[in-house]
Amino acid sequence: MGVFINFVVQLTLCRCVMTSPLVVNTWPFTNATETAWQILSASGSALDAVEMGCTTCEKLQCDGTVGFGGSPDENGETTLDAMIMDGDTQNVGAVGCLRRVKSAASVARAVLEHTRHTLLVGELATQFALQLGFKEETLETDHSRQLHQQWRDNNCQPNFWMNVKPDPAQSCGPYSRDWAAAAAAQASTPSWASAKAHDTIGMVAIDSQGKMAAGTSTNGAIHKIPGRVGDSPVPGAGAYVDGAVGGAAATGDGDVMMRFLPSFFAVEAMRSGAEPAEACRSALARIVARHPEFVGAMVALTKDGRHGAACHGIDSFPYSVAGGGDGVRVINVSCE
Ligand code: SD4
Repeated sequence: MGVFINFVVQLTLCRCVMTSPLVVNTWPFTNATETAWQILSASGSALDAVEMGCTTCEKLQCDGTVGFGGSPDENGETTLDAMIMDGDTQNVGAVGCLRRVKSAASVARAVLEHTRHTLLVGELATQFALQLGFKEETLETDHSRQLHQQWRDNNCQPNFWMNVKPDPAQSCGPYSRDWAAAAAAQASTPSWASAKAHDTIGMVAIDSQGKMAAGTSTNGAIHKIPGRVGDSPVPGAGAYVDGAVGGAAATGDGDVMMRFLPSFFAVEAMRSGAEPAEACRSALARIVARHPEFVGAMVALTKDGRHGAACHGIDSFPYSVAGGGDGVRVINVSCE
């Protein structure tokens, strides 16, 4: 009997160790995973882990597509989108098109902690951040200035305009509306897929108390039209988490993704019993049915620590995991 009880206790303990804490994030941004893991393994909260994991990527300018100095818009300015979602309360804090403040994930956390709002945008999000003591500094670097100059020198190609004159496939703006082009259903100019414009960090974590959080941070799409906000700060699009089920995060063509709320979709699929990879595949399939050329990927994590990913329009998608005593690992998923 004693042996049996001991066995049950062991099994219970083993289940705890296997399921919590754990963190997954998009792409092989292992420094971010490591930061989050350090927090989680010291009994820190999932919210702190996600905030600081994303902050690490902002500081390291992961792949040039997170943080300052990347993806200049048509005016050469880098602006940031970020979100943080609490899986326990399902409260969200987010910023879109944040200007001149580097730590977008922490400003998103401040929206979560210090306001009853969900999403603040643009110059006024900057004023909010400054009021709370965040530092104002340029997000431009030599690299972002060079990217912008090259784009200008290349007649502003690629860009995100359509049905305007002069022909956006050949000329820079300013543009005006061209109804004739719209009537002729002219192909729009190449945008996301042809531009080097991907690699947002999206992260989902479970802490030692079994609480979950999710978050994102990105500088969006390169050469975007000023004012553009992508999917990353939109709950259900860039990320979503329900601590009773699990969480998901997305990366890719945000202009398309945010119309389909793929992270919400994946969490709901897991609620209905789908495994994480299958949930991601179903969410992406819904997008691909309308947009066969879609490029993007997703990662998902259940509340008991099962994780998986799916992708479309690229060959494979690496995501990072830490938990269960294995250190940080990168798992590569083939896209279907
Ligand atoms: C956006 N979804 O702003 C982001 C970009 C991205 O991988 O994820 N790239 O559209």
